[in-house]
Amino acid sequence: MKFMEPVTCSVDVPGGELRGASGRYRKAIRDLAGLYEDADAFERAFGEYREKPVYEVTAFQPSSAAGDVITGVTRMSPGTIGDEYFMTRGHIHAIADRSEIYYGEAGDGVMLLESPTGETRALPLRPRDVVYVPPYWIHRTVNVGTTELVFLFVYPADAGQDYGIIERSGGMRSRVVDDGSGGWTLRANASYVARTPAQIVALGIP
Ligand code: PAN
Ligand code: ZN
Repeated sequence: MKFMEPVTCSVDVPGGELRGASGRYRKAIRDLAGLYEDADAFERAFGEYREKPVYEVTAFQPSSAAGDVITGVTRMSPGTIGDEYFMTRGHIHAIADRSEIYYGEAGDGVMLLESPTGETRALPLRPRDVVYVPPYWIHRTVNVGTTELVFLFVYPADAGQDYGIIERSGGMRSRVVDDGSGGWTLRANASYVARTPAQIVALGIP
């Protein structure tokens, strides 16, 4: 057997990226249609700066083997659409029992989590916070601060992402919004449709 080569990558916190990453992608306003509640505010933002980067991911993926891990860094700009803070698309892992670790590097973030049966948790993601995303939890990060949010993540290389789970339920059950004084609060998502028992079983939940 030829063993894989050990590798050091390094987190560039001010640059918000993983140096030595094997891949990178960027999501701009134009890629995030349908995520935000305020359609008029989204249209205005889209008209003004459709190419404006909202978040960028750099990751080191040695392989996609079960047992291997993907390590990466996400950098997210501060901002809002209407009163809703900038956020990632969010997903459940395609192999839904795969868990993940997030580690805060810079900025003021919230990790919004939702179980298949609709329980919601919102956990702080600040520098040196380690957030454990358990198996089966849908997760998304939100920049509730006024500076860039930067965090590291590590997850099993065979996990994959299923973004459709959020689309199929009309979004996550809760939205992270400005509380009117620069902080954040959760607001119920009026478009949310609870998952059916069949949809929950299809996730492979024992
Ligand atoms: C992270 C996220 C990354 C971007 O690597 O994929 O922060 O968020 P979206 O994938 O929701 O756009 C992760 O959770 N990987 O599993
Ligand atoms: Zn994930």
